[in-house]
Amino acid sequence: KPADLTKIKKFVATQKLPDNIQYYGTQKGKNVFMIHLESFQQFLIDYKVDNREVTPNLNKFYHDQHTLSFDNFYNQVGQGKTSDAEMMQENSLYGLATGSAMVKYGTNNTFESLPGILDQRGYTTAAFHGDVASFWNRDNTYKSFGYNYFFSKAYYPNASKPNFNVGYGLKDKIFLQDSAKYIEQLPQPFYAKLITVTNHYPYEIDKANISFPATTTGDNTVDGYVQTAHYLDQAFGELMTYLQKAGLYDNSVFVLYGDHYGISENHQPAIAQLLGKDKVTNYDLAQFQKVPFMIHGNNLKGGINHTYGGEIDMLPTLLDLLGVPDDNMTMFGQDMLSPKYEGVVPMRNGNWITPKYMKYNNQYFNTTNGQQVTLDSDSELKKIATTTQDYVNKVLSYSDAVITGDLLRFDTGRSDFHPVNKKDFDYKKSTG
Ligand code: GP9
Ligand code: MN
Repeated sequence: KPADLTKIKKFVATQKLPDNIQYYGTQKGKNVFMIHLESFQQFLIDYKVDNREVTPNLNKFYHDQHTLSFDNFYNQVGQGKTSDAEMMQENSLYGLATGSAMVKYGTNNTFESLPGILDQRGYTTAAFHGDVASFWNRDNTYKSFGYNYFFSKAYYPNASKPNFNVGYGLKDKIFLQDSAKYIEQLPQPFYAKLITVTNHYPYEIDKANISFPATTTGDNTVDGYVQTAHYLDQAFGELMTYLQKAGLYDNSVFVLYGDHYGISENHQPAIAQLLGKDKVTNYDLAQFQKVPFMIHGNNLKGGINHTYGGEIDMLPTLLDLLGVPDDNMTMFGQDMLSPKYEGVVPMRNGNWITPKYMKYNNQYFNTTNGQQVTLDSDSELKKIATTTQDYVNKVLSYSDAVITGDLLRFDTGRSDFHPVNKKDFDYKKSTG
């Protein structure tokens, strides 16, 4: 078994990329805010309904000169949905082919996760979420990831008030307000992850909080999506205003990401209407898997970056910005800012997207113009399809091997890796 890790680490070493000296370490020592935008798709950015922006605050943030915004960034989740996104974001390990890795392996496995890494470097680490602690096995998994604190629903007195919850938990505005009060008290530097939830299927919210027109596709599960997204945007805007007043804006780096689609492929007629098309192709559906990835720091050179990447790449990208050496880590993603980064994005089902070609729902397309191509019609595709597929199958199966074999427990003898002691953490809310 330790030999399995050796083999995998050898492969991982071959895909380590040189740092980008323009960015490396520029965010070192800052507080880190990780803001999980539930079910938030990239198409919402700058999207308008009745000539009104759905998400004015996020749009402003997206276009800020100090925000690095990626517009070809894909979600790569499988059945584990939110928990798969978290697995990738914290570890640069994929979710599993079936089920949720956090549920199956979160309790017992050894991980080298962002909270544990930052804890080692003097950070206070805390996760915030307005749902019950046990959802997706977070209460156990976060200990394995090394979170010092996990503020779940029990920590929010407002959660017991009538009309303060919707769907999976505390409404985002209240959740973020109450979380900010806790965050202000954390010793700095801190790493704070905020997992929003109001913008979640079935996209319903009480009348008093609706301040945006629904779309009119006639598909009931789709038309409220922009309304809850608008609510999330307002909640985000309020949080930013609050943090600016609290003096926590300039000494922090903000990372925002969408975890997965909000509108599933079962709603193709409605998707076509939202995109202003007669009919959607598999190419359009692939575009629809894009989610936001934004990084903001007051000294960061921002702009819209067209690099192709996905959630697996978030951690290596962030670690380089924070100036954290990661050469010995077992990560399957790559630093999207590296000058050598190429951008092969594996989907959990074995499909893939590259800047030139993509394989989606088992059809091939030219990524730049959406033309459908086949192995016979396109000799360049034919050349790269096999090697790309081999690479995709390899990273997925190696990542699976790391998780199902709990291989990181063998990664001992490294002076730069100190596995967390899960017993150091207790997230139970004590009274008094
Ligand atoms: C619930 C939440 C939702 O706690 O994070 O998870 P999802 O259904 O999106 O996977
Ligand atoms: Mn989710």
